[in-house]
Amino acid sequence: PASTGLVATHPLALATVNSPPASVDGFVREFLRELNFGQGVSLQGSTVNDQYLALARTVRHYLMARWSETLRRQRETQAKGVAYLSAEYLLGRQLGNALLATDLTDIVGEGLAQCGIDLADLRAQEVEPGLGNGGLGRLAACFIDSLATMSVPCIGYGIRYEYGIFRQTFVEGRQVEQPDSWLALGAPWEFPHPENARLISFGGSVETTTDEAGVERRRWIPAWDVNAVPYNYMVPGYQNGRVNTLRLWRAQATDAFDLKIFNSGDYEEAVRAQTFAENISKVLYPEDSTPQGKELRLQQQYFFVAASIGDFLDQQLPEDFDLTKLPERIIFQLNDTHPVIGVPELMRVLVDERGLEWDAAWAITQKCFAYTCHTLLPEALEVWSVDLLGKLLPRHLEIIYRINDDFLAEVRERFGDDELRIRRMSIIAEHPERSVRMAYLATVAGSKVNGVAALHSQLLRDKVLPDFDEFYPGKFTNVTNGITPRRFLRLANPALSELITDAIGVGWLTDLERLRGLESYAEDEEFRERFRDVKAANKRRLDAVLRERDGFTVHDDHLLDVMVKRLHEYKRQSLKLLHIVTTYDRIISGEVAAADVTPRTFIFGAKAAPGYKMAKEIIHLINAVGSVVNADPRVEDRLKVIFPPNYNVTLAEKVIPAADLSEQISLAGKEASGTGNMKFALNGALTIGTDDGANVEIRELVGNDNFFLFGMLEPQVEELQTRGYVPSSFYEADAGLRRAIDLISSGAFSGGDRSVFEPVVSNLLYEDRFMVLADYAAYIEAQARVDAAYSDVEGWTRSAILNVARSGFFSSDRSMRDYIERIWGTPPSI
Ligand code: OAK
Repeated sequence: PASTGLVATHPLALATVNSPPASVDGFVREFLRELNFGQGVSLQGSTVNDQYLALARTVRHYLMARWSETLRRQRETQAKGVAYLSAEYLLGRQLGNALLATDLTDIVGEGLAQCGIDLADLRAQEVEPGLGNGGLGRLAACFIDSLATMSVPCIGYGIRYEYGIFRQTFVEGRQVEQPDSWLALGAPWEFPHPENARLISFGGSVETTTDEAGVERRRWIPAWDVNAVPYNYMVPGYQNGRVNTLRLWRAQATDAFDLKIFNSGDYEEAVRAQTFAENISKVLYPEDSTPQGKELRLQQQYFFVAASIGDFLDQQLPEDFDLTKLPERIIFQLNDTHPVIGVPELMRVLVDERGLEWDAAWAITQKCFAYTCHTLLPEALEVWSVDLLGKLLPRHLEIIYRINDDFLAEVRERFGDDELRIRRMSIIAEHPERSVRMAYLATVAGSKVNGVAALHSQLLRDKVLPDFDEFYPGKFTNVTNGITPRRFLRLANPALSELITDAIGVGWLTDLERLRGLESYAEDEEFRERFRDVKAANKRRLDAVLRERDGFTVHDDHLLDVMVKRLHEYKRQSLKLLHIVTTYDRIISGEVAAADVTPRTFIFGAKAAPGYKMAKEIIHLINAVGSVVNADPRVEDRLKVIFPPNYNVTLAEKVIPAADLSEQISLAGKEASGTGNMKFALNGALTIGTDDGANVEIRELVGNDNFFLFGMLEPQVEELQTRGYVPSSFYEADAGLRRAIDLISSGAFSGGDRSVFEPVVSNLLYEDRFMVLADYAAYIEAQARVDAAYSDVEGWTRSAILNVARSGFFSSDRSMRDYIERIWGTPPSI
């Protein structure tokens, strides 16, 4: 931004930003000033929300000088950076992380105590920004944390949804969605900059014009536009003086848009038009991995990507910047296909607006993008109908056609007129509807394409994009996902963090491989006891949270068996359910005495996409089984099924540290990576899991003895599919399975009404797309191994400690190093 030309003479005005003193007194002064002059209340007259808002703003003050300095340095050095383009950021609460980054937790705790305030109460007041669905959005949040901590220049770009992922409630066991009004009580972490709004255009037509040099050029004449207003968020590195930026865009109606209609005297229409424009950033689509091809979603995608690319080119580069050098300055990382419309957008800007020749522009574009794929499910691969895309973005469709023509010409050159291959590889699909395959566009345009775990990257090359792998040797690579240890170990599990530091000293939080130093402590009896004490304390902490939140209890002498993730058939929550029903059936049928059953509490956390019928039926069934099992005196309280509604990052931070057993039971070949699996292992839970996603790497690292593997391997799944899978044959062949399914269909969990869960039962018996019944027996057998292992208290603890010690690889810091090395080539700047 241009300097205002201020000439300051006051000594305080000479610093870029004046940091408040990092002392208890300094903090209290600053906090009360915010309370009095920011919130306009006295301490005595303040509400908890006033106090929370004042505290958040006060903590912000401590980050401000670092932010300003980071921005200044970036402008000065023009070092190569990353622009992470993601439609989702599932950030979680900000306060604790900001306190950790500034090392102010103790000072603030003490200062607030002097004001009669408990820091924990203020932390609990924060509503997390749930601007994501699940894995993909949370990964983006972990990555920007790591980049800031590693001092890598990065700007995250996304959408400031007014409503994030819906708040889940249960009514008679069924999911009911409520709007997520995360902004209602104030948004102290954001910095809106309406003066930097950008105009984003849509619709209209394309015409040919002749420029001054007599060259014919295509020109887009849009029909309507909307303002993109940037909201900046700080992304603090961990105690390293760096603060990167997350820039989320909000849609606002343009005056011009209103006025045209306004002047026609149609007031209602003017208001409707404004609402229409502002709808673009109104709400996050709650579908995880199942895009619906809705126009508003394409509007969202283009809206944030065009704003971001425009912002980068116009605001982050010097005015006389030579665009052929763009790849030396930036890489746009595409978080799945949601931002892929950025490819034709950059081409449009370079060719139509900046006057570059097509080939020069394409050479730049191909170096400036890289694409990460996060799925293997065919239904998750985004396509946009040509009709819709052409209507909303006519010039972009033309550009996509040209990219495809050039690309297919290259394919023909290499392989001749192999028409089937051409059809297979075309960015434009002809069937069942003419549409743009966004993953193909990303693959053609991207300098690199990566999957998110070793197995996933392999399957991506072999099964999803084999023709492209053959065509572009060296383009495909893997970067296994990671998680930030700052949030998911240090903040979520302070007790374990302290135990670790006591044992191996500081330093592990930014160099997680140092956890290896804990291996020898697995053999230390006293350490094992302390480790168990930590787990038990975390269970009690969870118990307190869930009691207050939902009225559930968690016994600290139960094995805590946890499955938390989006509800999706491929993730197989119904397999977990069959295990619970089988165990219950064995008790009530008298096959085993309740007293001989390992006491277990099963925790589920899962949101279903509102339109995903089967997922919602399964949620209902979990709640129904819970109600019956929990209340049955024959169970003698040895089994408890609890399903707290509205699982989110905040709850994850309490659940994961308390868990003993981590359920990662997707059908092999379906879960791209998983990241929850890493969080559990890092917090000392053992995994029961299939050979899928990053489970493969977790097992390799923690060792077979410390992981409960079960189920078909991916090639076996393929083979069974080819042979013809008949789920009912497994039902017929396995008495335990039959009893479990019969118990459900008997109405035992639906007050005798056999029709209620009929859709779930029928689906399992006659369709079972994800082979739950085929893996049932292996799963039950693996759970028996879990019971046996858990009865050996010392052995279990040893395994749990080894899980922690060997999970350092799953730090998102390591993921970022891999991206830098294999994809970005960004040197960390100082
Ligand atoms: C969401 C929308 C479209 C495609 C994929 C997703 C998604 O969330 N995928 C998930 O990404 C995570 C992060 O890479 C992985 O750990 C999950 O396995 C994957 O399902």
